[in-house]
Amino acid sequence: MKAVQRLALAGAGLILIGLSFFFTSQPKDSPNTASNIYRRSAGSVSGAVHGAWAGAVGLDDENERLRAEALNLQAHRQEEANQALTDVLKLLQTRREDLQKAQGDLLDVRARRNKAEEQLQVANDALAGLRKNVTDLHGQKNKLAEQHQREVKRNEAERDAVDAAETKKREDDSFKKFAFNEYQSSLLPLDREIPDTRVGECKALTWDIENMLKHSVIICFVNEAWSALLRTIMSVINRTPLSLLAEIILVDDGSDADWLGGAGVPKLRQYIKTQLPDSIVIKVLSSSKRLGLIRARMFGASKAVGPVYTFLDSHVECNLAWSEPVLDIITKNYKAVVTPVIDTIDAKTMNHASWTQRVPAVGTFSWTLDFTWKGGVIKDGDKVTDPIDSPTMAGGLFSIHKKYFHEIGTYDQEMDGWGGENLEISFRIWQCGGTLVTAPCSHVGHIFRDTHPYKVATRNGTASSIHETFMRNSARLAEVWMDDYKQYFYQSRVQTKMPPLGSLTERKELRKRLHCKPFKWYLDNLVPTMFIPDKEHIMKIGATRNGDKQQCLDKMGQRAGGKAGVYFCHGQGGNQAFMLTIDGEIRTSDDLCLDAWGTKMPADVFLQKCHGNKGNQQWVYKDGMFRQGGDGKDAKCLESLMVGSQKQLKINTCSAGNVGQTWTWEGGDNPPGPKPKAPPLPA
Ligand SMILES: [Mn+2]
Repeated sequence: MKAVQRLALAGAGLILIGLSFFFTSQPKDSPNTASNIYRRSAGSVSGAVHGAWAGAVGLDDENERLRAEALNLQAHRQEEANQALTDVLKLLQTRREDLQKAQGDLLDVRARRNKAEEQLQVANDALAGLRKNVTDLHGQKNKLAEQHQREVKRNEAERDAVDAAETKKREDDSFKKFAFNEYQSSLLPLDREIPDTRVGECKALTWDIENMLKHSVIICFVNEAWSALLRTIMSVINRTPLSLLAEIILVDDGSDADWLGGAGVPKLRQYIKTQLPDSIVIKVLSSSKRLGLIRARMFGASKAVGPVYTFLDSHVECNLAWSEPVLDIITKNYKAVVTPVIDTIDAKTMNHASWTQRVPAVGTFSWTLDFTWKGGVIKDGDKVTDPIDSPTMAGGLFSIHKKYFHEIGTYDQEMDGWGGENLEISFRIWQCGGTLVTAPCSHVGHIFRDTHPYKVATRNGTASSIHETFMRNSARLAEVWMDDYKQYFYQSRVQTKMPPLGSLTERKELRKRLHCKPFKWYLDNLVPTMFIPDKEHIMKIGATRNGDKQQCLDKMGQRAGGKAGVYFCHGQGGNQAFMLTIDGEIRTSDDLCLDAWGTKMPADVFLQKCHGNKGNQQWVYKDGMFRQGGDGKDAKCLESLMVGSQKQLKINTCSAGNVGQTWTWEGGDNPPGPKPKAPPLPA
């Protein structure tokens, strides 16, 4: 019942009460009641006509009847009044109950308000606590900054105290021990500022951090230099938003170096405990036995709680906003595997490359199954900030969704130590329906070293040569993923004695189970311009022996830009393995071509990236001579020429009958060419 209606009823009731009161409370002798009027009139009538009408009319009876009627009426009125009163009382009761309920509600509201006030107080206290923490953190940061300053001063003092000769000695020792200038590195602050190497478009991007997946950063190391390792950790802490960093996992793969405190790296653990902020979870996992990179990473991943794994080398420096672009891609597509742009930290000066290409380089490979770089290509309609397809990855730095990592079969855990695993996972990702991309806005500096300073672990735990491990791992991946194209790997490594490969069954089954595409699909779609050393492209293959019978054409271990030479024929392939292509290129398995352009004869011969445009890389092989520039007088010929006490490779004016200008292919034609030496497979 609505309040208004209740009020109206109550009003009506009150009127009824008033009326009934009026009727019932009149004194008996009042002149206005019906019975008194009757009595009075009856009295006066009776006085006048009593004698005449007495007995005939029966006045007393009438009087009685009227009185009874009046009494009835009165009783009826009384009942009505009582009923009205009852109704009103009932209504009042209801109103009282409503009121009580309202009062109860009010009490509730008050209680809730009190509770809310208490909660507010708690929140305020927490806020005060947080503010204090922030102050503390600022304090800590200031402390760190002071520490940093002291460190800088001490380092400067140390540098000043050391003379040039001593500096050189220390640097040389560093290179011997770590293959980079650890001495210089140790003189630089661990949390140093580094140049922002991103393109402007990247700096302008904003990221939806709240809806991104977190990552666990997994860093495997063996006896890593203190400064390089700590600088890696510091750069992750300082340049990763806390909300994106599930944890840092350090996998100590059997270190025993004294600067880490020996086995179990107690010095490192102590430093982390006392010097690094508690707000970041840093797990240190030590393996007493050498696991090798693959198994060390698996070990780290097994302890990771984040939905994304980010694997990092232990000698890197993450740049500004390095994780956001990577996690953005993986959050949107869990089958995307992402690498950052890897900037160069100079191994001698420790400087970051101050200039990087606007479009980053991406990974590819040569038939020797060496990893190589090539220019990245922005797809039509894409921006410079969009992910770029990368045929392969270098292997040291990448992020992958935990679910996807397991879905595509983690790593080939029968592989040993280090090497080849990066191409294996790259081919597998692409052939089995994933994507491998480089995030152009994510930059991580990496100390590139010329040599690998550590021994590698093999399956039975004994150190083996890096070369042998690399060959074994490469052959495993060739067998599983490259179909018939594996022959070009064996062809390029024809002299390599392959160690036993172990069982391939599991990996081949994995390929079947995942319905992975053939290697030809990979070649056609990811590296369509790659040179394929098949019958259609090659005329000759093998070693090229000079007319002096002793010297062979030799790469001399050079990279692009280096000088090619001649060396005693050793019959081991390697640096002496060349191909003569139908386009007249003299090329190596790692895509270098003999290139010469000198005008003053004799001139040097260089190894350059094959460009496929003929010109200085085109040689006509005729009558046992390699001729450049046609048949005329201007033609130049490859010559093994004595310079001082040494034979050197030159181009010189062609002269028939000069044995130094004649060459024979030891490998013969292709086909038949050298038979690929298949590795021993398990029985
Ligand atoms: Mn590295």
